[in-house]
Amino acid sequence: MSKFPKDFLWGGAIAANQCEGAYNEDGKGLSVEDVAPHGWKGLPTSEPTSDNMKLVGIDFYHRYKEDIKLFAEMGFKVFRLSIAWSRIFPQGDEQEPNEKGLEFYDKVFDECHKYGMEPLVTLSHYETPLHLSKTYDGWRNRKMIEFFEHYARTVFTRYKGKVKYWLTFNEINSITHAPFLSGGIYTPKEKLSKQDLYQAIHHELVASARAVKACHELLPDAQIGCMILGMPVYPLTPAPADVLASLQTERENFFFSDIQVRGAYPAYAKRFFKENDIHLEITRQDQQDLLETVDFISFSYYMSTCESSDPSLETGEGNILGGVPNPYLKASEWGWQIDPEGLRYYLNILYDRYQKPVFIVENGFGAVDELIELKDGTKTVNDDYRIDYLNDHLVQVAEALEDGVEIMGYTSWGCIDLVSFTTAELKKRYGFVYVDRNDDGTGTLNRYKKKSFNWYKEVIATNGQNL
Ligand code: BGP
Repeated sequence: MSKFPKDFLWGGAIAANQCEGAYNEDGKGLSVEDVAPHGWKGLPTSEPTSDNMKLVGIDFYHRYKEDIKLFAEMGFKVFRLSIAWSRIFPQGDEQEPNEKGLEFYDKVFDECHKYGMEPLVTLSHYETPLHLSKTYDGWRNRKMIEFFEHYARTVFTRYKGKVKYWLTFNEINSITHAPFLSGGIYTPKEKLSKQDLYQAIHHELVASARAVKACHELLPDAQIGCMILGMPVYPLTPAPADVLASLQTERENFFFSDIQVRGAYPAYAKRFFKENDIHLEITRQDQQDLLETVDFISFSYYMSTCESSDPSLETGEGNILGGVPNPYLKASEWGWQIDPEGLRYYLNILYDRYQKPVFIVENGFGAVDELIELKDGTKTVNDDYRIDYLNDHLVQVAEALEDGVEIMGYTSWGCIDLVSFTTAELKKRYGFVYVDRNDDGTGTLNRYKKKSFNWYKEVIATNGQNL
């Protein structure tokens, strides 16, 4: 008997900016990604530059039919993707949407439904229109709430009946680490005060709640969730000071979902704001808006981290959110520590904390893949390392189900190779499908099935019984 429920939503995930390309086609405006060629810590360039791999991506904009067909062949029940806000509102602050942009996603969703696949749509996956970033300094400006709500209402109305599952902001907690790419904040991170950062976060949280409200009003049959960069934080030692340090870091991450799920600022925020001299402007209406909470919690999971009370141990290397390396874990080539049991632990923590359904919307193994040619002329990648990683994580998902956690589904990240977020390169690959494109811009863009393609197909077909 499979431990996975019959209606478990198996699938894969991508994001517009990392796949679509066609960065200036059919009326699309520029987004922050189009001027950030050197990874998530890079400074924006004044114009899009030809070494920005995202301008072409994997050309999903023109090849979505072929790609969705491959996902259908693996048996996907759900396909997570994002809408590029600047395709719909090229500047972000106009009233009238760009019809061509809306049409594109109509076609994509229709294609999914052709195969019985439900789209799971992120409204904003690091794709703030550049104009909003430059003119309003992104989420620092309260006006962003209206612009986002208008965008959300526009797409909810347009795709009524086509999209049942929505997410507001991808990894909303990453704004503290990447204020430009995640929050459209043009002011350089070094010059951004905590006061301004947390006011921006407040605006984004209110905007998220307004989108949730709009979704509930306009699409009563749909469900909308929050999305956080998930990461269990372990104390490096049992020393009480380390335990408290890990609690502190854990709260920095849960701060966002605590508000999105519970509808109000958590008690611990008070001390944090006081000690950091943060005084937020929160209106009565904001408080009212925040009460509209999400239907489920989604998150990405790649790694865990450790925390210590000794700041000199904090290398910040590898793990996205910093922290101290865990001596018991191995790491990927990029220093991301591999921790399948951490996923079971985290699923339990989330469910204990919120008692709402959870959805793993990103998990995967970034690696350098080698495309080889078989005797019969077909090309493939023997990515056993990826199969092992995913298998080990899914075994822990099954354990968490046994623990009683209500898990809606699992969408593996980068189900087709795409441009990496943190490195802005294509050589860090995640897909079940290899895309022939290299970081020097060469390659045919042809798609090839990796060994993991058939493995995942089997996982879905057996509802996880072969794990
Ligand atoms: C998450 C992002 C994704 C994705 C993934 C893997 O943080 O939501 O956009 O890219 O991480 O990261 P990377 O591409 O840097 O390996």
